[in-house]
Amino acid sequence: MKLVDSLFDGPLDIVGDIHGEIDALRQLLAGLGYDEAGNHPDGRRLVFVGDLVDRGPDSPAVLRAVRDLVNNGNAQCILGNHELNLLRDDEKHGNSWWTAPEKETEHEVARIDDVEKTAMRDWLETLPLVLERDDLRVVHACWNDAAVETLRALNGPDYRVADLYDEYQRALYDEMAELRFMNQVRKEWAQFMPKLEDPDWDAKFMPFKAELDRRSQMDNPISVVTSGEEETADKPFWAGGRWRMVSRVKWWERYDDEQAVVFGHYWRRFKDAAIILSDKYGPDLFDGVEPHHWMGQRNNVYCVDFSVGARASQRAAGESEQVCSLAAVRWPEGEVVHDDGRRFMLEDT
Ligand SMILES: [Mn+2]
Repeated sequence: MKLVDSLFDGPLDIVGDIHGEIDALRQLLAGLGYDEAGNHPDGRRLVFVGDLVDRGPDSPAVLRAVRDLVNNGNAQCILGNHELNLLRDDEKHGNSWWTAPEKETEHEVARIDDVEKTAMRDWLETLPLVLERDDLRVVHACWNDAAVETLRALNGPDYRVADLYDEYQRALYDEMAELRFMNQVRKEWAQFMPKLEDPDWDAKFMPFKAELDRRSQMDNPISVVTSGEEETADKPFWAGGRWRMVSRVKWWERYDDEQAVVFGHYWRRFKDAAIILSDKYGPDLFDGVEPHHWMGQRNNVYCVDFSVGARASQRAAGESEQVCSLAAVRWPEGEVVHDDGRRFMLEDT
């Protein structure tokens, strides 16, 4: 399998994180001019940035739709961190439809039976982590030269991406154990662990946990490209229901390569969505950046994830869904099309 693969030639519509919102997907594809089979009158083709699943009402339907589009040659798709969680059977908030189907869920969600799950797992395992061509790069979360170089060197028929991920994890823990580093981490855990999920805790910085978290992320090239660069935080901060010691890096600010990059993952929001999302998902990394502006040193980096994954919670809370959307960016035109029909031309920052 190829972890880093070639991106289609020709004009593309690159679709952001879908998170099980099948209706938004159908609406967006129709708005972009695709028929049911994913054919476009102008010969355009689709690219999905990953995170097809979890949180929304029908992850299996989204997987089937995207798989069919990929199999008939009208789309390419890369893995996001949510697909990796499925492949590793790693139970996380919003993915029990796959990892623990016996459990009650927050909202009504569609399940998948074991036969289809096996087939879907095999299909997901065929997907790359990075797509690239001369003028454009697509990753789920982060373009990092060293990580992509490592993954490119691993291209071959022998890897299951989930196994590769676990090998990186194991290698780090072995090294840390040998250095007696894990003893220090355990001491911190023994002292502070129950507090980590207590928002009222007068949080203490945990240097050993911070270093373990940072290296778990940064030593693993699969983590880097699917969930981004992280660095040791100045002090503990509360996000996503727990205290964190490492923070996300705005890698796009330093990006200075000629090739444009389109990515997803980071739950960007229109202004009026800020309150709804900020408690749940941590600081807005795009604070101060207009939602339809290019970013980076050369104005050629763009995040196309407009937080449609929050719709399920918003629906349940009776809040407006219009502040979150599913979007696609058209290349080379630089136009962003939202599922509700809004269209914006990208401008330079
Ligand atoms: Mn993601």
